[in-house]
Amino acid sequence: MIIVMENGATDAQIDGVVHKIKEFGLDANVSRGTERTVIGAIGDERKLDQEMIDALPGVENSMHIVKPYKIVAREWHKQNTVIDIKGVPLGGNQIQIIGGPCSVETPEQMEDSARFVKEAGCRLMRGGAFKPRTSPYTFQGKGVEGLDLFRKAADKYDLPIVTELMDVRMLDTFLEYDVDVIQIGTRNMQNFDLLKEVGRINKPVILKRGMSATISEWLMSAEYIAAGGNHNIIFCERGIRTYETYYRNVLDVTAVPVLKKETHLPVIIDPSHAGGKAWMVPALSRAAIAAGADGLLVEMHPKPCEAWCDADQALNPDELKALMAELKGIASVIGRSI
Ligand SMILES: [Mn+2]
Repeated sequence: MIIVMENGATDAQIDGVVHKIKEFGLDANVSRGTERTVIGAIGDERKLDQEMIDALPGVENSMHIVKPYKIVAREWHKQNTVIDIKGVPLGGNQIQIIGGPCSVETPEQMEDSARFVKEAGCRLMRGGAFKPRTSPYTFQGKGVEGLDLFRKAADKYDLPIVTELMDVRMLDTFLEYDVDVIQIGTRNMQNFDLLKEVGRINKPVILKRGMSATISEWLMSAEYIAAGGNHNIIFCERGIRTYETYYRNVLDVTAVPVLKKETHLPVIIDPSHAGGKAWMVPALSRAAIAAGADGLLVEMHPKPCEAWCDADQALNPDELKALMAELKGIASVIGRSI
C-alpha cells in the first residue's frame, strides 16, 4: 500500500503512520520529497484496512497495489479455467449456449423445452424452480416439485441443468436432485452467507452480476465462493440498471473483456434479462459472442405467449435454432466453436 501524506504533514504524523503499519506486522519505507512524503507499506497489505489508514492525522490518501481478490484473479492463475459440467466444458474454445424456459411450469412444457433445447444444439438447459419475483403476488415458482420435473425432462435428453438457489435452506435439496450448476441470481450477488455456503460444495456456480454492482464488487463476491474451496465459478453479466427505461437493463458488453483480463474464470452473458424483449436477444447474443463471452444463458419457451414468467423475452424454438446458426458463424470468425 502507498500512503501519500498531506503537504505539511509533521514528523509526528509520519511516525504515527509508520507505527500503525508496523503494528500490523508490515514494514514501512518513508520517502521524503520536496513537497510531500510518501510511505510505502511492505508486506501483506491485505492486513491493512484502508479506511483506518486514511483516518490517521496527516494522511491525504492511500492506495492498494495488490488486488483485494486473489483466487479468482488472473494475476495468480494465467490460464483460462475450463469448468467441467458433467462432461460439458465451459470456458474453453467451445462456446456453450444454455437454453430453456424462465420457469418450470408443467411436465409437458418441460418435456417440450428439453427436446427443443437439444434439437437446437444446446448442451445445457436452464429453468427456474424457485423464482425471485419483484411482487409477492406473482408466480413464485413450483419449488421442489419444479426441480423434480426439470430433472426428469432434462435427463431424458441428457442435458445437465442450471437452476437458481435463493435460500440456503434449500441447498441440501439441490444436492439431492443433483442440480448440475447452481445459479446465484442478481439480487443475491452480495448475499454473503449464501455465497459462503455454495463455496463449501463442489458444484459449479453461475454468479450473476448484481444489477447495480461494480466489477470489483462482483469479483469480491466470487472470491467469497472461492475462499470456501469451490473454484468452479462462472460469471454471468445480465444487464445493469441505468436511467434508461426503454429496455429492462443495459447489457454491459464491456464487462466481458474487463473480466477476461481480471479473472481466469469463464464469463457468460444473459441477453434475455438484459434486453427484456425477445427481439433484442439475437443482436445482444451476437455482440456477446463477438466480445469474447464463453457462453450464453438464453430463455426459450415452447410457446412464449403462454409462459408464466418473462413471456416477453423468451425466444420460440425456431428462433433459438436460427440464433444458434448465426452464432456459429460469429464463433468461427473468432476461432471458436459452438
Ligand atoms: Mn426470467
